Amino acid sequence: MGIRFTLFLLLCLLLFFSSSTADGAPVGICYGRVADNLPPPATVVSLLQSNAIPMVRIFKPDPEVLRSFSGSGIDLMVGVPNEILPALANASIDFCLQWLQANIFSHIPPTQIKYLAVGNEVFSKDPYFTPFVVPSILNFHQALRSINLDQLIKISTPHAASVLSGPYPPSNGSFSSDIRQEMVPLLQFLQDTDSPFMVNVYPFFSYINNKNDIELDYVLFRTPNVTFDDGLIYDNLFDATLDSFVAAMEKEGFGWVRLMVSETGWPTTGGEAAGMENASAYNGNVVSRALGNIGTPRRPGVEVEVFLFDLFDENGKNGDEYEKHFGVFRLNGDKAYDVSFTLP
Ligand SMILES: *[C@@H]1O[C@H](CO)[C@@H](O)[C@H](O)[C@H]1NC(C)=O
Ligand SMILES: *[C@@H]1O[C@H](CO)[C@@H](O)[C@H](O)[C@H]1NC(C)=O
Ligand SMILES: *[C@@H]1O[C@H](CO)[C@@H](O)[C@H](O)[C@H]1NC(C)=O
Ligand SMILES: CC(=O)N[C@H]1CO[C@H](CO)[C@@H](O)[C@@H]1O
Repeated sequence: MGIRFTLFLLLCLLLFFSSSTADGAPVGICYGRVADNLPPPATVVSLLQSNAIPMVRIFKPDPEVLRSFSGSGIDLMVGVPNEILPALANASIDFCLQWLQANIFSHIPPTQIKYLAVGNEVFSKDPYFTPFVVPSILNFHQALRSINLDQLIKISTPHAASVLSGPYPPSNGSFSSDIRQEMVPLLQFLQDTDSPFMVNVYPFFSYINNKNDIELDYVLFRTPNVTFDDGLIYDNLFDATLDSFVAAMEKEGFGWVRLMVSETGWPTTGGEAAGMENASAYNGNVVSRALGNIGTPRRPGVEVEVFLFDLFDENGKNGDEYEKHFGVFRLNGDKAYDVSFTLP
């Protein structure tokens, strides 16, 4: 076979594989580490690679974890802890650049960092830090721009659903008045820099807190024919929740900022509605909808990247028992229940 023909075949194969895999939104997983029994980070990297999981979210820049991911081919969302935002908000661009270099880029190439998550659920759950979020984000953006990495690494901050005052019905979605003053400049930044609005969504909690009003089937994507009509038709709570955020952004004049699910999941034990079957149904549907670019009724066919929560159970988590049991994988690397990170 001539070399030209071989090259031609290779090119066809490449085109075939890139067009058959690049369509859907990538699905990643959160690597929470509030536990004293987790496998070493190098083992975790192999586990993610063997399951073809392309992205991982870590909640703080741990040097050993970053070094283990270096060269793995896995992209990262790296969290900047809430507690250090005051120091960063008031610092110089140079200081923020040094912080990035010392805490992240000295352990892993910047090309593997896809997102910086500056704080987590600050606006509604940790309000002391609210005034420091946008100034920290702007500082990091200037710092990344000074070394030409601002296009590569997108900056945002994940929100809890409690930033919405009226999440229901979805068309009534609006941001709480007490955080609007901070939310509007954040949305402006996200729009200007083509960065995602990050949301942590847990239909599980909505369900267990409103069992009389919400059907389990509606939460587990099992009601194609039982729908909720809000002008648009909803057949699951996940879409309804995402569209409440979209409606809230539209009300502020930022209707096309893209949405990302920075956390979602379902526990396997520890209380009502927790269980393998329910977790498998919920996460399985969330993943297949992301990979299939289904979008939501307000944004049909629009890509929504998703990070499932959580890689492993975290035995050091506080609160209700089920908080410890969101793990998709067991400590030995087996899946706790059936869920795939690639389309069949
Ligand atoms: C819409 O949201 C507001 C709060 O933002 C709430 O007072 C109102 O009851 C909601 N409307 C409906 C129809 O639920
Ligand atoms: C649900 O709707 C589809 C088409 O809209 C129909 O084919 C199917 O029989 C319905 N299923 C039930 C259980 O009503
Ligand atoms: C799913 O949730 C329902 C409602 O709480 C519960 O009755 C059922 O046992 C759960 N099943 C599993 C196996 O996940
Ligand atoms: C000492 C100082 O500069 N404090 C500022 C830190 O940042 C917050 C939020 O931007 C300001 O409100 C403080 O004045």
